[in-house]
Amino acid sequence: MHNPDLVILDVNLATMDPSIAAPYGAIEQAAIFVKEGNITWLGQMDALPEFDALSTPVIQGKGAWITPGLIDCHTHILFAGSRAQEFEQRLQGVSYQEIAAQGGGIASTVRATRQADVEALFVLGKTRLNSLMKEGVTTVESKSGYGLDLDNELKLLEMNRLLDTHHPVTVQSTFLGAHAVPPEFKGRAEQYVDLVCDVMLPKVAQEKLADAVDVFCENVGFSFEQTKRVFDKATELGLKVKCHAEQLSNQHGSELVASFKGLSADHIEYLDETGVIAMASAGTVAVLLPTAYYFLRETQQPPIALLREHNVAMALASDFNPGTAPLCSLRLVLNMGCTLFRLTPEEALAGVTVNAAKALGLGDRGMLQVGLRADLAMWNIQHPAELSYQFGVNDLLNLWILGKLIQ
Ligand code: DI6
Ligand code: FE
Repeated sequence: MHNPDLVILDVNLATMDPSIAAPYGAIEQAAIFVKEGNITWLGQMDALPEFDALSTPVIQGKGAWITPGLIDCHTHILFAGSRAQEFEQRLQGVSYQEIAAQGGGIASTVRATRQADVEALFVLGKTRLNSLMKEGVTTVESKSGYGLDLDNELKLLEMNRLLDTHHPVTVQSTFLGAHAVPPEFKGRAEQYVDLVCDVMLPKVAQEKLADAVDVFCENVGFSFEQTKRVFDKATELGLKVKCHAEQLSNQHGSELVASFKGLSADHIEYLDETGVIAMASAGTVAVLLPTAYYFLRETQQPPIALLREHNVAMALASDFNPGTAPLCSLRLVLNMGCTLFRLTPEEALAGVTVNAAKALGLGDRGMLQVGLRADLAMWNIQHPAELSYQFGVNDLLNLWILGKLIQ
């Protein structure tokens, strides 16, 4: 006999499990059992196994839908300050590049973030995690990258670990020391890459502060060669890699990260078919970031048709950051993935569940499947497409993380 510690009856499950042939891997008129934080049974109500109904907490789902807890696999939630005035300038016609040349842009966020103390950063991080969690998010990737010196990068990565411990949401920590060349290294990008490779990465690896290493490979960021140096060192230290690639131009960062069997290539508006094929053969996930595309008023679309044709897994994420995506909502991202990139609502939901888990290298979540974590979001919707269709209505009924009721 099953001995669950939570039973949810009379629900529809969007399992997102590709081995279930129905759209969304759906099992309707279903139930789900949880024990010690994991899913121990799921299936149709008419196949419900016996359990001790007197001693087990039972939730009546009344026909609600359950999805896996949502996963935001690309964010920059740890920053201080605001770039609202830069937004005003940009609306008056000043370009992102001009603002950066005047000492604004990423450099202004780096100044504010270096000045912020640990308590202030904790509150900022917690507030942003709360905003995401209210929409059903249970796992968030969080990058460093606004410290850009050893102490401040370590401060951000330690904050990721602190938030992971003290917040119900899982926080995956990514080291993005190669986000921009800091002001004190202006004109000396190679020397800054030396610092990243020779000092920062060994320390980050030694203290186990990061789950992965990311680089902004771009004409306004780091070159292909510089990116490769960081990836070589990260790999040598046993860290997985991912890449901000092909956001503003084609630097072949996606091929590069695929050659390292990297987790993901992110943004990829300017990706070509050679890059798509490289990603397909390496199993590197395509992470699409429609809010940055929207906020920069980009017109170059990521190559969705080619990604589909070559069966590259597509994830969707918020990229929440103060410069190009000040939009802290994964539900908005679901909608924009469909309206701006023409994903189907099913592809969009896979992008924030099963494929987002893949982009983070997490095999224990992202689907409803026996043995996986009981990270469950229960929604007051008639059909899973509503999660991408509708925005701004609070339709989350309940959220469980590792089987524990959070809201
Ligand atoms: N790509 C982006 O869009 C952000 N970082 C990156 O690598 C921009 C970050 C910022 O402007 O603060
Ligand atoms: Fe980003």
